[in-house]
Amino acid sequence: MTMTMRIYGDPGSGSLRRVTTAARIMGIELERVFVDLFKGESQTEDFKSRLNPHGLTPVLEDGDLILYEAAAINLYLAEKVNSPLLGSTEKERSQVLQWMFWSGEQWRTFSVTIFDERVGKTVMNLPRDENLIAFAEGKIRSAARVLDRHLEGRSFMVGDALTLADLDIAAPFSQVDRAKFPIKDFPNLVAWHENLLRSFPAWAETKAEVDDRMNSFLASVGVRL
Ligand SMILES: N[C@@H](CCC(=O)N[C@@H](CS)C(=O)NCC(=O)O)C(=O)O
Repeated sequence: MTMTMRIYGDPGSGSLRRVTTAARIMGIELERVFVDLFKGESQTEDFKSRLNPHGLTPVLEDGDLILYEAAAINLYLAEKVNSPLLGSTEKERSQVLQWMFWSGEQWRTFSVTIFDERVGKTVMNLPRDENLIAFAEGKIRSAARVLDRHLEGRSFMVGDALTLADLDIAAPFSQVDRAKFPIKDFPNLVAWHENLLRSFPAWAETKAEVDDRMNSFLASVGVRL
């Protein structure tokens, strides 16, 4: 008998959303384990020693395998079922990896900085670092310009079907209204994301999950962004 794989995370997390969306699209069942990030549950000694020493989610548990980093988890799941989310030719698979690595280093990292400054610090009642926000916004804008050009006349980042590259690059849209990332001025990027929401019910369902969780948490602590 095979055990259902477990995924640890908080429904307010855009990183968890990348995994839960991909799993739904691939028809892979995951048992959800709720880790309340607003209560710091990923920062406990137990979490760090058992699941991820960095204190971050999502984390996948598959038997004796513990895996963190949403991109690595998605590649692992997709390999298991040889999913077209990996790309459908060798060339496409390499391009999918190219955009996934790029996304981690040059795209999501700056959106996380802006999220931490605008949302995290507001919740914690700490002063924002406006210079850091301006720096990260500059990085996001120049990356978004390249994405916008790439997406001209295309519906997907690679080839003509959804891949893990789309999910990784779409991640900042999970918090765009709360953190006000400067990505709404790029028409091809916005149209590509609208198409993902329309065409993939899993992406829309997990958006609702993130929004519900974030909005009710922010309301519970009396924060209006
Ligand atoms: N690069 C990681 C990012 C993981 C990450 O930043 N997770 C956040 C939620 S989106 C988290 O667990 N934060 C908990 C904390 O900082 O205590 C991935 O893609 O999985």
